[in-house]
Amino acid sequence: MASTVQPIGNNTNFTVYSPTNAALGPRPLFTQIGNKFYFIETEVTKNWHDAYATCRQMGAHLISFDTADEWVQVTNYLVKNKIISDIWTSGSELAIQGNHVWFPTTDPIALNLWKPGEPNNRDGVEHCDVMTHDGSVFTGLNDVRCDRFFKYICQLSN
Ligand SMILES: [Ca+2]
Repeated sequence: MASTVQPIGNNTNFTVYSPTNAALGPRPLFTQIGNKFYFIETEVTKNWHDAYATCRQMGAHLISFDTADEWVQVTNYLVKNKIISDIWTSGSELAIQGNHVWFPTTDPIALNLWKPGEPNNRDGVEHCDVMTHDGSVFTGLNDVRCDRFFKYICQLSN
């Protein structure tokens, strides 16, 4: 899907307009970090499914990490902007338990981004993946209950 984006500079906020449905008006602000564009929800918390649906309504998806560089760039941006919180990613094992994948690609979470000891599927009910932190830096991915409420990041499809 082609989308018209008009960056006005690195790491600055800008507005993405829908090229296919002008009636929708300006989309939420997406921020360029590296070579991707993200909507970072810093106030409203949602459960994983609701966060996923919200990203879809923006024409985006919950964030996935394809490279270690992306993890570094995004987490550096978050720390620099004092956004240090558990944050939903698109990762889950909802399709096949024990097999954490990114949505919607179903690519396995192959990078070693897990916080040490995770994913642990504690009590057998942790199936959705957040970026987690120690209060000052992000420490990796953690599987948690999908019905918990967290902030989230949407990523525009390439
Ligand atoms: Ca866990």
